Amino acid sequence: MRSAGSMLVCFSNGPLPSPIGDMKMTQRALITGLTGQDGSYLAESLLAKGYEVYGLVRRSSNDPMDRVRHIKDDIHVLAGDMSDQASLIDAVEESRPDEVYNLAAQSFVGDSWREAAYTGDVDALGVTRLLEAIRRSRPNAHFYQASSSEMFGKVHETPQTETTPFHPRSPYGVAKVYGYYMTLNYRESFGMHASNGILFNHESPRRGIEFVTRKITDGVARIKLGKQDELRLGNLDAKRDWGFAGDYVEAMWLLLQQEEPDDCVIATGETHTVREFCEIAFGCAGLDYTDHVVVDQRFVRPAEVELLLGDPSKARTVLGWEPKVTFRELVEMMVDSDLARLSA
Ligand code: NAP
Ligand code: G4F
Repeated sequence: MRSAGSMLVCFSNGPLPSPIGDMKMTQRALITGLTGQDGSYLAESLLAKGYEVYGLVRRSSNDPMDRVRHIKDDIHVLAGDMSDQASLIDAVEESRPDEVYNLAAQSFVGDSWREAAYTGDVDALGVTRLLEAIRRSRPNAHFYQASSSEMFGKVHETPQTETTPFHPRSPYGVAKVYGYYMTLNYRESFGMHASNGILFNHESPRRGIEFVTRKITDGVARIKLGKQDELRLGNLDAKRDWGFAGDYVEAMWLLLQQEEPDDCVIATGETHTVREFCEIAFGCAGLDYTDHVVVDQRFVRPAEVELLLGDPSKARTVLGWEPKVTFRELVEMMVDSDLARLSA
């Protein structure tokens, strides 16, 4: 495990160490993508660990703070955008982080064909911009890159591990491969503590509504409450290794506590089809999915990632990480949350 951050950081802004015998300094973390699913869970977790948390938030005409409203007053919000170098330099200079978690991304695979260049700018070049900003003013900060199982794409082996070759199937996957290698490159070129978490799909009641799990649980709740009758989906045979986002942000933190930077797969080691997700989710509400789900070609992708199944052995042995929430518990949690939200 790594020791605490620099003295300068502690005495310029953090609380005084107390009691005297316990000289643990306040750690400062910068999270890009604070307002997203993972950003919100990670911020909660870091605050609970005593971190001073800074979050990068991009300009919006709407209030983007929905997922972090309950902790908003405990976080330093910094304006910035992954497509803008100066704003990232300012964010790093202002936050003087010990740890940087790069979670910001155009994260929806389905839109990445429609917005391929934009996805590359934010998800690929954005990583370089942030690494550059860190290299210039906080070169000793530990850096986490939100790499993705989408990089495995048309999988070369199953289960997928840290050594499985990449074969991305979408502009999103291609951009994430670039971000992965830039992270590795800054580690090898400049000795930076830059690590890739290769995370398989992780979900929660805070998941964006466009992703299939949340689309299903929201649909189940609407159908149960008589607000709609059918749910239109794409490929029901795709298989994913789905875990709970709250568990996965702990793995991000553990990765940055390691003495040496590294790359690590974070997954449950189980895979399920979209159809199975539907079956359980509709079942939770006493419904039969075959009465309501309609396959609609509009939601079928130009190139599909058919099967993702991660091997979390390294996470278990090196990080001491295990997922806590099971697949069934995850589905139930999401259905219950959508039912409660829509019944209110
Ligand atoms: P998410 O809910 O879509 O959150 C993405 C975050 O990025 C949001 O805060 C969003 O801000 C921000 N963002 C988007 N474009 C930006 C820009 N140009 N500049 C600054 N911020 C920007 O995604 P997530 O599920 O939390 O995922 C977090 C990260 O992990 C992403 O990089 C994703 O690609 C990666 N990942 C996710 C999974 C998964 O299963 N969830 C698996 C592997 C990897 P707004 O709120 O303003 O939109
Ligand atoms: O929920 P999805 O949109 O997630 P996808 O494409 O696996 O990507 C997510 O996980 C990645 C990690 O592997 C992340 F990097 C990425 O940021 C994101 O969080 O789709 C899951 C599967 C796909 O095979 C898709 O074709 O569900 C299938 N699907 C079937 N019908 C659908 C639908 N997906 C969506 N979004 N909407 C549908 O109607």
